[in-house]
Amino acid sequence: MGGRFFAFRPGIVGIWAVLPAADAKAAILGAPEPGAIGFLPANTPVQADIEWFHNVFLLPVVFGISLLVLILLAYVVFRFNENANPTPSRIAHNTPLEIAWTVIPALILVVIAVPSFHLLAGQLVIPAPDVTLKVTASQWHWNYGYPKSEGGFSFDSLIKDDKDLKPGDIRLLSVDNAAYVPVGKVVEVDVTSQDVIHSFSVPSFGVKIDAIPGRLNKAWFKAEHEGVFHGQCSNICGIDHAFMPIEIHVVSQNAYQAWLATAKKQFAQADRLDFADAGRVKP
Ligand SMILES: [Cu+2]
Repeated sequence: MGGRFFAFRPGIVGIWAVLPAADAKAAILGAPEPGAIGFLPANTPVQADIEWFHNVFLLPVVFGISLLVLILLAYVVFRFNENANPTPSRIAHNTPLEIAWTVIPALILVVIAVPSFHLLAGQLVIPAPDVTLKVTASQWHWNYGYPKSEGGFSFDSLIKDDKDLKPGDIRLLSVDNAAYVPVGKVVEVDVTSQDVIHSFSVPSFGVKIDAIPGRLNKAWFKAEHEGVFHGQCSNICGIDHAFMPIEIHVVSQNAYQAWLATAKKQFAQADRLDFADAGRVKP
């Protein structure tokens, strides 16, 4: 699939070019900024395509239809008001017109469906993974599990209290234990829940998938740049729904191996999820 679903796409990832390479490792890229509008910078081909689909494809359709309706309304208001048109027409039906205003919107929807289905396939047809990350949602935190090939451990990731925030942390988005993944590798994300329905969502990666108890949903991403990327639970899951942020560090292969080595020791005792039990999480 090559990670490119559309033939034409402008340089959405241009923002990466302005970042100094040396700082990229520590840069927080996948997080909202005050006053900003639009998508977070895309860090995967899928998210770049989502942004293209929205900005280049859907927005012109939306503006075009809005403009057409505005012009028609204005025409009716000025051309057919009581002064300009004292004797109104009594025509109630016009078959060709009715066919046209049914068929044309239907055709617009069909045209939109083509890139839309491409995107869905891009998100859900998972390439052969280099790393598998198991994500288990709970009220109200995430648990990240790494398979035996990566050391076989899992750990909880909880929001940082305001009093624990350090310089560089982001209130409501920074966590105590972030998940690490290598840059440029296909990461399969196996998502489930052990209580209610949550949703694992990382905007910069184009990943948003429900975490459902008793079911294993799969998503994937291939991060193109290093950095710190944030997301949030995106399904109302209870009183602390807003306080279960996601923090993923995309690092070089070497840094990832180094992190695996320390994390394996640090979280050895916390290995409460058996990978073989995917989708059948123990209480
Ligand atoms: Cu949740």
